[in-house]
Formats: sequence, structure tokens, C-alpha cells
Amino acid sequence: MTQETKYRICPLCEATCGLELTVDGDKVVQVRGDAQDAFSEGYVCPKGVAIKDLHEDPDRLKVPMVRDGDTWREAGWDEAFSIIEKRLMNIIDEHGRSSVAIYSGNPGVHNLSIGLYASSFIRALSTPNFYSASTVDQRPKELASALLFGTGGTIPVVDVDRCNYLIVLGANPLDSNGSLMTAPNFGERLKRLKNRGRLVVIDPRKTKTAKLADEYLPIRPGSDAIFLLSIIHVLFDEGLTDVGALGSITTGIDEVREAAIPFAPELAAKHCGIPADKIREMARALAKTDGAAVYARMGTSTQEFGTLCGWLPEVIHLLTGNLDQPGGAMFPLAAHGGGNSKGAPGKGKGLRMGRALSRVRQRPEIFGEFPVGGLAEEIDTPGDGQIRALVTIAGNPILSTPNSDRLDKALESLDFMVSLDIYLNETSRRADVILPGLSPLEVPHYDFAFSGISIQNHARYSKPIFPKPEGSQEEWKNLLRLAHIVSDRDRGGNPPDISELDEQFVTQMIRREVGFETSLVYGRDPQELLEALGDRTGPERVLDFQIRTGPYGEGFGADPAGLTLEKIENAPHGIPIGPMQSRLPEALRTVTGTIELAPEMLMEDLLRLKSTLESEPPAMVLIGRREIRSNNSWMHNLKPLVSGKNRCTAMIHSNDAEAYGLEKGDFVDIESRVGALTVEVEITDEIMPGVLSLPHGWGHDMEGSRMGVAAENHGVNSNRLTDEEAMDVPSGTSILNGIPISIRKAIPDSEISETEQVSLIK
Ligand SMILES: Nc1nc2c(c(=O)[nH]1)N[C@H]1C(S)=C(S)[C@@H](COP(=O)(O)OP(=O)(O)OC[C@H]3O[C@@H](n4cnc5c(=O)[nH]c(N)nc54)[C@H](O)[C@@H]3O)O[C@H]1N2
Ligand SMILES: Nc1nc2c(c(=O)[nH]1)N[C@H]1C(S)=C(S)[C@@H](COP(=O)(O)OP(=O)(O)OC[C@H]3O[C@@H](n4cnc5c(=O)[nH]c(N)nc54)[C@H](O)[C@@H]3O)O[C@H]1N2
Ligand code: SF4
Ligand SMILES: [Mo]
Repeated sequence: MTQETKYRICPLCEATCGLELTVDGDKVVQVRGDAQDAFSEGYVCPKGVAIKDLHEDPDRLKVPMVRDGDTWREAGWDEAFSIIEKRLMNIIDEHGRSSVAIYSGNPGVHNLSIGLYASSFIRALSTPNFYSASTVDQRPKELASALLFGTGGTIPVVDVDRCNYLIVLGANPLDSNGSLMTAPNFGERLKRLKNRGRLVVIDPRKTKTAKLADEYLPIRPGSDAIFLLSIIHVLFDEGLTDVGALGSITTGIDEVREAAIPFAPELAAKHCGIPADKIREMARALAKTDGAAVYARMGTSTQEFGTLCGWLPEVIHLLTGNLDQPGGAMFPLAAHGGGNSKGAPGKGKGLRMGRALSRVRQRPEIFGEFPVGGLAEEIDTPGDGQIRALVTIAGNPILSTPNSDRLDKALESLDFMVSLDIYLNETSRRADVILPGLSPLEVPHYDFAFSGISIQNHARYSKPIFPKPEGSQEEWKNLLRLAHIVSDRDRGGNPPDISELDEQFVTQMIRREVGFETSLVYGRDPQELLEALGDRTGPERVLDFQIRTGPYGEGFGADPAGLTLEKIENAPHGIPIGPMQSRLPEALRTVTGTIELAPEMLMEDLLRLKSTLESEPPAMVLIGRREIRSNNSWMHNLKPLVSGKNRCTAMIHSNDAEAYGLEKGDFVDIESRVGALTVEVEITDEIMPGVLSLPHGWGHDMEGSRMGVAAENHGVNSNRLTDEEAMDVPSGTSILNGIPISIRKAIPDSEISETEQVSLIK
């Protein structure tokens, strides 16, 4: 066989790098960064290279798995779906639709099948019990964006390539490659920014990104909202605000000024540990530098004041003239449309939430979801409306969501569970049926989620590199089939005709679109448009329709020079569209048509923040971290990514290590309100005293998983310590950073006599 070169966008993280693969027949020979990619500058990280190992992983599932008692067997698709139909519909018959929950995980936003077709199943099931990884991640930013600008998808993105002064707060893009800001080759972009201007990193840990910065400032976990408010205090106090033309479309500036008055830099310094003169210096730099921004991510999102931390950077951008301006924070415009461009320009329905309350904790739904921190209690608290069945879609909540032990027990107690997953892992081992997807090299790819948060507008599409193997099935077909089952139109009937279901699905979408007055195809005949889409099926047909009717689309003849999927397909390195453009007021979808700078919900949350000013912070808190060769919980089965020294360690400051009698190679017992674990320490001066950092996504020693490599390097599950009751109040997002813990040196088993051992176990 001769070698061929193929191009493929990496689906493994938000950076969306273009990959260049050398393949020989059905084998991958080499993976490199695509130097000609329209966006990613040839960058690739070790995970991208390991896409070959993921493709070849013998533990990756290819056919459905069905549980028989304690054992698993392979099953055909029809058998798997008939089991699901029987058991799920029995539960629905007996207990109603709300007794079935869905948990949707992170890889779904990197997967066209799931991204475009999960909605078919979610709508057909029609349960209020929908959960996702969003409430252990970015929900605070989405909520703040919806309050300010009208939709959860209208998220300002730092224009890093033109920015001249950047504060990175609670993010470590040199290891994570960035989030809510798609910027492949992030490190080089930051180096170029440094050459033009100044980079400041604020983090409890001196991360790789902090080491690159011009200045690194440690911050006490959870105090970011106080820090950000003190910046705003200085902006007003020193007359540094300059809202510019946005002033005429903004409400609430005076309320924000009032709210910031108590947060003088001296008070903030006491709480966050950043000196008052540094706070003033940063406020001045943000106001005076042409092109300045604050990039705040995970460390500020999954903490006690997540939504305030999602809101305040945008207030700073607005007050310093950096919102919607080059070099500041801007709104991308994705080729397929997406969250920040749907509907009529300038005005909309605004945020709608609280249309349902969760049963146990009475939490309001936001964007149709309840907080995943409440999933276990909805399963293990008896009563009307109790969850009895669960479908996970590309999620591993047992390792990813708080109080894993409780959730694990809860999942074990379910009457029925289905996992759409490519591994038999910590979560799917609790399922009765596992429906696997395909290798990323066997599916097409388009970044429907990340092109809406990209620092440059572009359109890139990858065709599958290999055909799907015999006996496997595309996930969109599985989702349509699940949708068909729960729509209960043909119980006990023959397997449905998937192409018919698909046509119904796409026709519904076309019908909706032709009904929008602002659409390029308003009033057109749906049948004519369906025919114009030609022979494509599945996600590619949906995508083609979205691109043709999108902001740069050809509109089915409206603009012949416009984009179609075919045009993008014919550009193997993608089509660059250009830098972000100013989009206000067009991008707004608030009811008032203004930027609502002081939403009542957030002003109220400031009272909660103020009430904490009096309390003493805990002596020791737990935070998380990411590392370049890891990816949440599910890539630890790939040898090149787990070789070398143990990376699942508890980083602790040398002063604390000394105080607790810990030395290199020692293990530490960590205890929180909900759980305890023992882990090796890593003593360092690159973390604040009083803070312990442990990565998440490990703990692959759970009985019943089938991930051989991961089990050998299992590590510990940090979410056995995080507390399911601890949430950011407005958004219901779990607090994963700043968890109060107590620690002590672990005594090796060999040194404990049996009687002593009993007294150590609580
Ligand atoms: N303590 C702590 N906890 C955290 C975080 C933290 O920083 N600290 N981070 C949080 C964040 S940001 C996130 S996004 C969540 C992630 O939470 P989850 O999304 O629940 O977890 P992942 O580890 O991404 O697991 C994804 C699952 O999808 C499966 N999968 C992978 N590819 C495919 C596919 O193509 N099809 C299907 N069907 N399945 C697939 C994997 O096998 C795995 O089971 O974790 C959160 N949890
Ligand atoms: N290699 C790798 N890349 C990934 C992932 C992965 O698991 N591994 N996961 C992907 C996903 S799903 C996401 S959401 C993104 C997340 O990407 P990032 O947002 O960059 O997340 P982290 O790397 O966890 O960085 C969070 C930082 O916040 C700091 N921190 C903790 N508590 C606080 C606090 O209270 N205040 C402040 N200011 N800082 C704090 C931590 O020390 C850490 O350095 O990464 C994505 N990319
Ligand atoms: S940075 Fe992310 S998108 Fe780029 S190669 Fe690595 S995992 Fe893939
Ligand atoms: Mo995430």
C-alpha cells in the first residue's frame, strides 16, 4: 500500500488544531500538526498525536455491550435496542417521563453526531431531569452572558491576537490549550502578546502559563470576585472609565458603581492576597492600554462565586472601552450560525429560567438543565418523581462530578441505565446496555460549538479518514433510534427506518428556519430546500443546511458567492474568514435591547459575597489542575499519555509540608465533608501555602471497568472530596475549587498494627 496524507481537525479539546495524518491503508503511520491549517498554525499537543492510539485502543468498544448479572456480553444493535425499549418504556409507563434522566458529557460538544442529534432524543424523552457537564464547568459564564447580552451563547472572547494587556485569571491555557476561547497554539499567541504588551497571570498556583507571564500574582482561592470588584472600584474612583458609544445601549452602570464602592483595594488585598497598589496598577493598565482584557476561566467558574466571576470581567471590558473592540473581548460569528446569531438582531427573549424546580433541592432549571450536583439526591431520595433510569451520553459523571461515592451508589441502585460510551469505564460499568460510538477517525468533524468562541472566524470541515468497521454504527443513528423508542409510536414494532427518521428530523429543522423572518430562507418551500440538499444524510445534511442559511451562507441562491458545506469540504485546510468584528448592538438578544450591566440576580449575589467578608477562610483548601497529557477522565488508557512519573499527586507548599511532617515520596490523607482519600504528595514552592492541588479525572481502580492501561496508572478520584451540596448560588454550578479539607501524613499500612488500624478508620 502507498502512504497518503489526510487532514483532520482534532476533536479532543477546545483548541481544534488541524492535524496532518499519514495513513497506509487502514493504518495511521504518523500524526503531525497541519502547518497549512487556516487557523491552528501547525500546533499539535501530545493528545492530538495520541489520536492514533485512541483509534487503535483494543479496549475501545465497537459493538453494543449488554449486562447479564455481573458479566457483560457483546450484542447486536437490534437486540440492544429492544432491551432498551422494553425496560425504559416499562419504567416510563409505571413512573412517568421524569423518572428517566439524561446526563450529557463533554465529548458531545466535540462530536457532530451527538452535537446535532442528541436534541432529537432529549426532546422526544421530554424529561425535566436533564443534567450535563456544564454545571461542573462553564454554566456561570453562560448565565452571566445571558443576563448581560440575552443568550447563554453570547460569550465575549478575548481577541488575544490584538490584545496588548491581558490578565489571565484562573486559567492555565499552556496545559489546557484554552477554554471558552478557541485559540490553537495558545502559548505562541501569548508570547506574541508579551512582545507587544504585557501578560499577567493570577492563580493560586504558579502554572506553566504563570511562568510565561511578565508578572505572576498568587490569589487566595475563591476571592476573585472581590479582586474584580476592587478593579471596578478603582476604575470609578480614579475616573478611568470610558464606555464610549456603548454607553447609549447600556443600563445599570450607576448600580455597578454603587456596588463596587465597598470593595476598596485595601479591603480586597486583605482577602485575596494581591497588594492594593498592584490592584490599582492593573486597573490603570486595563483602562489605559489600547486593547486590554481579563480572561477568567475554570478556576473562577467552578468556585463559590462563579457567576459573579463570569459577569465582572465583562463589566471591566465595558467600563474600559474594551468590549466589542479589537484587542478586547468580542463576539465571534460562526459560519453555521450558532448561539450568538440566531433570531432577530438587537433584541430577543432574554434569559428564561426557573420554568421547573428540581424535586429535592428546589433548584431552578437554567437552559433546561438542573445542576448535576443534585443528580445523586434525585436518585437516592425516595418519593414521587424519583429518578429510576439514566441515559449517559459521552459522560463519566462518576469521575467528573462531586461526591463520586454517593453518585456511584446511586447509579448502582437504578432500575435501568444506558451509556452511550466508547469505553466500559467507571460510569458505564453501572449501565445495563452500552452503545458505543466510532473512532474520531471514522466520523466527519465540524466545530459547531467552538467556532462560536473562536478568536478568528473560520470554517473547517473534515471528512472521515477511515470507513466505519463492520458491525459498528454512527451515533446519530443511535440517537434517532432512542428518540424513536421514547416517542412510543411503534412499540414492539420492527426496527425503524433510520433514513425516514432522519428526513423527519431535518425537515423539522428546515420548517423552523423558513418561519424565521430574519432568515435567508424565510417563507421558502421546505420541500424545495430539502431537495436542494441533495444526497447528503445525517449530520452532514444538517450542517450543510446550517452553513447555507448561516451568516456567510449562500442562502439557497440568495448569495451565490456564499458558503456551502461543499465549498468548505473542498478546502482541506479550512477557509479563514477573518478576525472578529464589532457586533454590538446587533448581537444583543435582551428584552430591552440593551446591555443589562447590573442584573438583579447578580446584585443580589453580591450580598452573599459581602456576607463572607466577615468569616475566616479555611486553613487548607483543595483546588484542581490540568496537565497537557491528560484530558478530563477518559484518555488515561492511551500509553503515550500516561507513561513516565505519577502525575496524580497532591501539590503542597514546602512550608505546609514541613508543618505536617511530609517529605518527598510521602502520602497524605485528605478529608473533606464528604469523603477521604490518600495520595502521594508533590512538595513545591509553586503553590500558595494553605492550598493543595489535585488533578481530577483519575481513580481508575474501580471494580468492573475495562480499561487495562488506565487501571495500571489509576491515581485517585479528586471528586470523592468535592461536595455535591456546594454550589455557586445563581448558576447551581458545583464548587470544585476552594474545598475546605483537612490533611495529615498517611501512615503506611505496614507501620500500622491491626488494633491501631481500627482506630484510624472512621
Ligand atoms: N474536580 C474537578 N472535577 C471536574 C473538573 C475539574 O476541573 N475538577 N472539570 C470539569 C469539566 S470542565 C468537565 S468538561 C467535566 C467533564 O465531565 P464528563 O464529560 O462527564 O467526563 P469526561 O471525562 O469528559 O468523560 C467523557 C466520557 O465520554 C466518553 N467518550 C469519549 N468520546 C466519545 C464519543 O465519541 N462518543 C461517546 N458516546 N462517548 C465518548 C468517554 O469514554 C467518557 O466516558 O469534568 C468536570 N469535573
Ligand atoms: N490537557 C488538558 N486540557 C484540557 C482538559 C484537560 O483535562 N486536560 N480539559 C478541557 C476542559 S473540559 C476544560 S473546561 C478546559 C479548562 O481549561 P482551564 O480553564 O485553563 O482550566 P485549568 O487548567 O483547570 O486551570 C484552572 C486554573 O485555575 C486555578 N485556580 C483554582 N482555583 C482558583 C481560584 O479560586 N481563583 C483563581 N484565580 N484560580 C484558581 C488553578 O490553579 C488552575 O491553574 O481545559 C480543556 N483542556
Ligand atoms: S491542543 Fe487540543 S485540539 Fe490541539 S492537538 Fe492537542 S488535544 Fe488536539
Ligand atoms: Mo470542561
